[in-house]
Amino acid sequence: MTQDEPMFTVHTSHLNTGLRGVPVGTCRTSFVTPTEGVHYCGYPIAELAHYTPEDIVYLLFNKELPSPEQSTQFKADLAARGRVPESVAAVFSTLPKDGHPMDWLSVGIHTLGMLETTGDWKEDALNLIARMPRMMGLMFRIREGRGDNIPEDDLSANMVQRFVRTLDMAGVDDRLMEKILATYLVLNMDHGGGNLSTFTGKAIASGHATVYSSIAGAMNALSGPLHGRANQSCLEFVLRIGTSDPGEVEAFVRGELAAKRPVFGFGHAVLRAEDPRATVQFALGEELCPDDENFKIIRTLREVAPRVLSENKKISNPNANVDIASGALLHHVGFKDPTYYTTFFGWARVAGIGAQIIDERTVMRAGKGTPIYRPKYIAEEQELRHVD
Ligand code: NMX
Ligand code: MLT
Repeated sequence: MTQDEPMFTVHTSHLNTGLRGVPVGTCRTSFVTPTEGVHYCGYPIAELAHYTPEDIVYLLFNKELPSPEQSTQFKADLAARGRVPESVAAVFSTLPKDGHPMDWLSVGIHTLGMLETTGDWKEDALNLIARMPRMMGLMFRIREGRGDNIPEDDLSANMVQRFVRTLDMAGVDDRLMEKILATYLVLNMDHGGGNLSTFTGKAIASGHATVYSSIAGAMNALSGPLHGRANQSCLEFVLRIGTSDPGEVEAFVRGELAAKRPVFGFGHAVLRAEDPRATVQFALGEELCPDDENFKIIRTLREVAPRVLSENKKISNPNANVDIASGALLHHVGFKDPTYYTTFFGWARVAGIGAQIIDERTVMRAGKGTPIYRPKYIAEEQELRHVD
């Protein structure tokens, strides 16, 4: 393709469609195809699902999977950055306990930014990634009123273990929780350049706001129910269904559509097949908790909903998306309150959004960086007039 060859023709029908399909830039960390889903630096996501989160952060930042030595060194580098300042817990203890966990997460990231910004894009992004597990653990505990006797942060542990050990929940299987969380993080770290939260984070960074402000803004974008918060809504939906009987599940889905409510866990802006991230999580559920009541419900939903949704021709993709299975798995390992689920999505995305911000700020346009975002809007119903 030459510099002058048109890539895309904009028609009036493209206006007010949320930039759907309009090319706006390049992305070096991941791409999404309608049938194979997301690929990180060229690798299909299904082939990466069993890597550690640390190795996938390395991939997104360096565009290559690490060698065993690079992996060990990178884990040590993250551990050295992991310490969270005491005052983060103090700020959390002032927040409204019924505030949504995504708002707490955004405040937590902002707080770290106020305390620790260096101004170096890569340093700040890596520091934030390294501090997320402890900050997430503190956030869960303090919001739930368990702010006392928090175990020390063991920086020699991996990121998921640091979170699980900070949580220190009674009556759960830590190893199972770590497995589900590690896979969840890997699957959700990045999803192309144009998803709402990533786009928002890069747009904020294009005005040279800090990495922390940019990613806190991205978290706010992720908190909407049509985007990241769909994983919360999806489990709430499953709990409301309450049965894996196919006839009752079908009646429920039809009722939601008749009431003009979304059928959570289905559909996607780009994908046109079942999301491979859902396929991986279904396989994990079949292996780890096939008889879990919620898992049985989503197994039925996966059969029933695509058939019902495909009766409506305007729905471009009636298949399961990433959010269908994650809630059932998180619930099974002990996270019974779905309002926390999007914070796991946010934790994962900090890596992809951070890596994309670094690329846009320090690599694109031969290192000059992408200029401040400024798309064009066409005036509507605004005849020129003057005050008499
Ligand atoms: N349930 C009900 N209606 C749907 C669904 C669904 N699952 N999927 C699409 N539609 C509707 C959509 O609202 C739109 O209606 P209208 O023309 O009245 O605005 C129409 O079908 C065409 O939408 P699409 O072009 O197929 O999809 P779009 O790109 O606009 O939206 C989602 C994509 C993901 C927002 C949409 O499929 C949806 O609302 N799904 C349910 C919520 C969900 O599971 N979200 C998680 C997505 C993953 N993520 O992290 O972002
Ligand atoms: C996703 O993970 O599916 C996204 O963030 C949503 C998108 O790609 O638009």
